[in-house]
Amino acid sequence: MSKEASYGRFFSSKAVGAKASMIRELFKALGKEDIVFFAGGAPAPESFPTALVGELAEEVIRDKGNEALQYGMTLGQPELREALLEWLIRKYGFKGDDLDIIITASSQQALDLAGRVFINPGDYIAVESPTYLAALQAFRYYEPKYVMVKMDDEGLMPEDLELKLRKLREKGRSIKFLYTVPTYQNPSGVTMSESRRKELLNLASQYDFLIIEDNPYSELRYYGAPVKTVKSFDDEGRVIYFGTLSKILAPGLRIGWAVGPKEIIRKFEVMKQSLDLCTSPLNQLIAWKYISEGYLEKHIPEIIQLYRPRRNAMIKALQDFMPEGVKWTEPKGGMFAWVKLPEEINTTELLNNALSKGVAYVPGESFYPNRDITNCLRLNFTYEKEERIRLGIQRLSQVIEEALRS
Ligand code: PMP
Ligand code: G9A
Repeated sequence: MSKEASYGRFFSSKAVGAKASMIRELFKALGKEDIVFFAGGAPAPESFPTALVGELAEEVIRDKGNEALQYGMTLGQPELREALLEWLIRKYGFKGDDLDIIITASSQQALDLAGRVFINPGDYIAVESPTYLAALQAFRYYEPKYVMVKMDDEGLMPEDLELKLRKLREKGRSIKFLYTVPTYQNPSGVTMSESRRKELLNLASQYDFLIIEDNPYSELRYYGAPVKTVKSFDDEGRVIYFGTLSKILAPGLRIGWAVGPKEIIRKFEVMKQSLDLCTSPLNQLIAWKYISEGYLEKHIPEIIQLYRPRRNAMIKALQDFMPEGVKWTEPKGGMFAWVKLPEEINTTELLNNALSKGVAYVPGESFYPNRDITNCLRLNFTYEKEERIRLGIQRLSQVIEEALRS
């Protein structure tokens, strides 16, 4: 084929319509000395227990080499599933005899599986406004329609959801599920209050839908009391819970899980078979040792010690440098702060200028399905050290100030 030939005619219409993730594209700026990186949800490399993971990997190969290097079951390695379920029941009070767990190639795969298992083209699903960009990217493939639920500083607003559910009901429609990141949300950093968690479950019961609780961040708690999961209040088996080791051990392992009623997890299992047969048994067994030998519990406070000053440095720098009219959230945990600029500023258009001045962020519009809110941006505060965070916010403030002047 000639060099100029386009391969477009071979692509499926879904591939033609697919959009690249802004986060994945911006990852190309990661590790560049001249750019302060606030863009991805990347853990600090200093947080990785590299030597220990090396030792555990050696032990796994020595003691369980045949298991580690063989195909595994699609549901996951039994040792890891058992250790994780025990941890989740003890720590988060999950209840019910009908619980099962499947290990996934991190929670991104669980998001895709949720799309496969639940969404027919044209089905309604509800999401927070804003919501996690890569969840939208995963669901988009299955062609849902969205119900956008408003948020305030206590998380999603049940009265807004109810209003929209009622309107749908009048049309004879309903939602299949609501997707939420209720604790230290990506992207906003906001946490849903306990009373709203219960209201949400009541609505799920009343309007008959499922809830997907995606919870990568609750262990990264810098201030306040531990937050109870939505799943811990779930008496009817309506919540499917996603977790991951990405933010509390290492994303490179690609280990996550989905917990829910047995019938649903069985569907996840069948739909995962064609995706990858199984998640890497070697990585699962390393993770199993890490958890069952108590390293995870010891490591989490160390990560918090590393991240809390970074979070504080970002908030302080925002207070010191941001021009009048700019607002931001002050998250008690997680990895992100959400910044709202005056309406006239488009943060996608501003990005090139910011990159050229040495600072990267994620423009807010990708966190809304119809990309109609253009004056927000997301900042990650866990990857860079305190001095660089201050420098980066100073640079960003100057870029915004300039835009406001012109
Ligand atoms: N869900 C949310 C809310 C996230 O923030 C992330 C990572 N940024 C993921 C899922 C996916 O992470 P992973 O696939 O590494 O578990
Ligand atoms: O896409 C990734 O690398 C994971 C990070 C997600 C995020 O920045 O929210």
